[in-house]
Amino acid sequence: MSEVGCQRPEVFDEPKVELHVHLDGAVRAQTIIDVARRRGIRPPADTPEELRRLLVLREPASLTGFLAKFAIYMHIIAGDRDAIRRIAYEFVEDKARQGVIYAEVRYSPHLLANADVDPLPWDQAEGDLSPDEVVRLVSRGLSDGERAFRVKVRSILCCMRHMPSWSASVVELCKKYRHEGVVAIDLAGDESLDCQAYPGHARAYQEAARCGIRRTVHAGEVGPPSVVKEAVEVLKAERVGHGYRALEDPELYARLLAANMHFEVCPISSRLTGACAGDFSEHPAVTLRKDKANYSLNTDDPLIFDSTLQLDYGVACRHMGFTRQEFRRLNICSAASSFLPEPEKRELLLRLYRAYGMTRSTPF
Ligand code: FR5
Ligand code: ZN
Repeated sequence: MSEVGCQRPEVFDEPKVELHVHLDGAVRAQTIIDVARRRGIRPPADTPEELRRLLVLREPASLTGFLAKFAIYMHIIAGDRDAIRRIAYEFVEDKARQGVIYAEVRYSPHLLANADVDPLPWDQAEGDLSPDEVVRLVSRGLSDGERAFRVKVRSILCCMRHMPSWSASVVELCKKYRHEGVVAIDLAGDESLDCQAYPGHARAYQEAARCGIRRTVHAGEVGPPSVVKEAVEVLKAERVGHGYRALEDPELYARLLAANMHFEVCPISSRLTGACAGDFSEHPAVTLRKDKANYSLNTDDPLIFDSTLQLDYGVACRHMGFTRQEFRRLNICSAASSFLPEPEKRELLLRLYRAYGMTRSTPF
């Protein structure tokens, strides 16, 4: 790879930081099949290749099409203790293989549970696994993975826009498990459901801010700039998930740049969700780079989008003209915008500076 652009597919083999990836969108196909067989549930396919053919989105799809993919396997994973611990552990192994040294992984505890959830997700029969125990199991799987694969991983708990009644318990879980790897709260789901209509989210975010729980919000992926405005002004988001459509509002975009707001950019995801139509060379990431903005590159849902972090970097390299220097810069921005406590953040930054052969004062 040259500094003017990338020619080789192996792109960026230096240590990376990933801040936006969904655990439930990062499950291995083989694991879904194994768990289904163990539970005596008919697996959706007999081989991982076949299952991936069913699960992967190949063309920009509708939200219904996207949710239909989750419906193929979530009932197999949700409510199963071993499955939840295993997907968390395997997630860490997969990230280690992709050259990630620090990841923040997110999920909705309620969508992986099958008890104390109203209404029950995925039309699941009632069971005995609560959102609280889900968080304990994921945390255990992640920390086992951290030790086995020497990757640092923290987690973010998602509120869902259509379920404001869950948000109070999400923030309580963030508080309860803050010493077991949970660093932040997120709001995911359908952006057409704004928070004015659902005060549960704003109350939960206010409580998070009061208790020092860090905050990110999916906003401006497909929703208009007003959703980003609300995320920043009402929910006091410290990072935005995607945030692409903020660039349509020059005044808002200028304010976000001035505030050094972090954008969690997911290139391959943004094409398949239709968030960023057409040509990658016109992707908002190109503008963010030009403006020296604070942003990261992420996979979002690698199972559904058939991606790896290297593939997302490959797209940036081949179709957006990203250079190694920019990859280094954005990873340093990512580490600096991580939700780690200051001393651990400094340590992570030092690891990157060392790996990139930089001193802390090296200018970009
Ligand atoms: C969310 N999850 C996993 N991945 C995502 C994601 O949005 N990428 C989990 C939480 O970890 C929640 C899954 N989920 C359950 C109900 C539900 C939902 C409702 C909406 C959404 C996720 N997501 C969105 O509305 C995001 C916007 C393909 C993908 C799309 C799409 C169109 C096609 N994602 C969105 N749109 C409009
Ligand atoms: Zn996301």
